Parts: sequence; structure tokens; C-alpha cells
Amino acid sequence: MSEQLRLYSYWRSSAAYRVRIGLNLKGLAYETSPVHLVRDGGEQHRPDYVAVNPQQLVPTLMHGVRVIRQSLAILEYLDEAWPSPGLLPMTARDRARVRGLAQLVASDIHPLNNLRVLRYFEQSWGVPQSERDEWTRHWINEGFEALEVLLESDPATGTFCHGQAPGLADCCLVPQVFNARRFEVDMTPFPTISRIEAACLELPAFIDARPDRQPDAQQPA
Ligand SMILES: N[C@@H](CCC(=O)N[C@@H](CS)C(=O)NCC(=O)O)C(=O)O
Repeated sequence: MSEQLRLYSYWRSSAAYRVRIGLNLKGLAYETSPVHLVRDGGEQHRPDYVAVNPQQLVPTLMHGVRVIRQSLAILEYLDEAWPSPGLLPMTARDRARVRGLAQLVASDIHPLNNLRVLRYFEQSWGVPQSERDEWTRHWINEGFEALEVLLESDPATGTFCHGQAPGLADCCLVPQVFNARRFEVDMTPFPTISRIEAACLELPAFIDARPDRQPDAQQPA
């Protein structure tokens, strides 16, 4: 497992942010290869990156010569390759709960608000910025309403999404709250989500993964 880890990342990508948290929680050193999603029409569309990730999305993780795509698959790969500390709990039932929380964010909230979706609205249909922002807020709110209930009502929720140690669901929650704040979602109706985010952001693994701490952090082009 001594081969180099390299993460194709963009500082504001919430999917890449998930993986940065996971790498940090595992204490794994990695190199960052920035892929600017905005500059020059988006470096994710450059042939050299398309060869690595035909979906033209970040993140992509290189482990030696292995290429791993999709943030949740990358996080589970890290967890299998470096089991301690675990990102998933011990029992099948608990693992299903944590994966369910993670997928609520990664599969059902985030894709609706992705850059390419918002760009399509703008370029194909001329949807103005204010309405695109409203769309984003709508889907974050709807997802967070369910997530708040699931977290608040379940005794398995602890300081973190599941128990007293951060894991896969927290890797997804914190970047999604970052996006919510960026789009000025009112977080007042989501006290449990906000409490867990605050607990995570006290930990170096989460602090070091923050967008503004990344080598490519800057104002968008
Ligand atoms: N399901 C993918 C989603 C990846 C994704 O959507 N990445 C965004 C950034 S958060 C991206 O690269 N967007 C580029 C674009 O929309 O052109 C994953 O979890 O890795």
C-alpha cells in the first residue's frame, strides 16, 4: 500500500471535499492535482483529464497506477485498504444506516445542484442566476429536511452522524453544508445537521480539508 496517492480535486468541489476528509481521517499523505472546473470552460473537459475520468467530473484518486472514480467508491476503497480508523461501523445494519445517510446527500441532493446542471439551465434555457440559486436552495432544503429527521430521531446519532466517531456520512454532510452556506440556505431549521457540522469542524481532518485550505483555493475565474 506504499504507492503514492494523488487526488484530482477542485477546491470548491464538494465531492472532492468528501475524499479529502476521508484521506485526512485515515492520516494518508497525498498529492493534489488541481482541475479548475471553471477556467477556460473547465479543465475537466481537457483531453488529458478525460482520459483519466471519462465522466469529466472530480474527484479521481490515483493510487500508484490504479484509478478510482466516484467519491463514495473512493472512500470505501480507502476504508478497505486502510481499515483503521473505520469510516463504516461494525454491523451490517449500522453500515446500511451510514451508507443511507451518505447517499441521501451524495446521490439525491448533490447531483441536482452540480455545475453541469446549473450550466445547462443557463446555456440551454437562459435561466437567470437568481432562479438557478433558488433551484439549488430548494433541493438542499428538501434533502436536509429528511436528513434532519433521520439524524434527530435516531438514538444511533451521536456527536457525529453515527456514534462518537466521524465516518462516511460525516464526510458527505460537511461539504454539503458548505454548499448550503454558499447558496445562503437558512440553516436554522436544521439544528442537528448544524451541530454535527460544528463538531466535525473542530477536528484537524475536517479543518485541513476545507476548500479555503486547498493549494488551488482562489476566487473562481
Ligand atoms: N458522483 C460523483 C459526482 C462528482 C461531481 O459531480 N463532481 C463535480 C464537482 S462537486 C464536478 O466535477 N463537476 C464538473 C461539472 O459539472 O462540469 C462523485 O461522487 O464523485
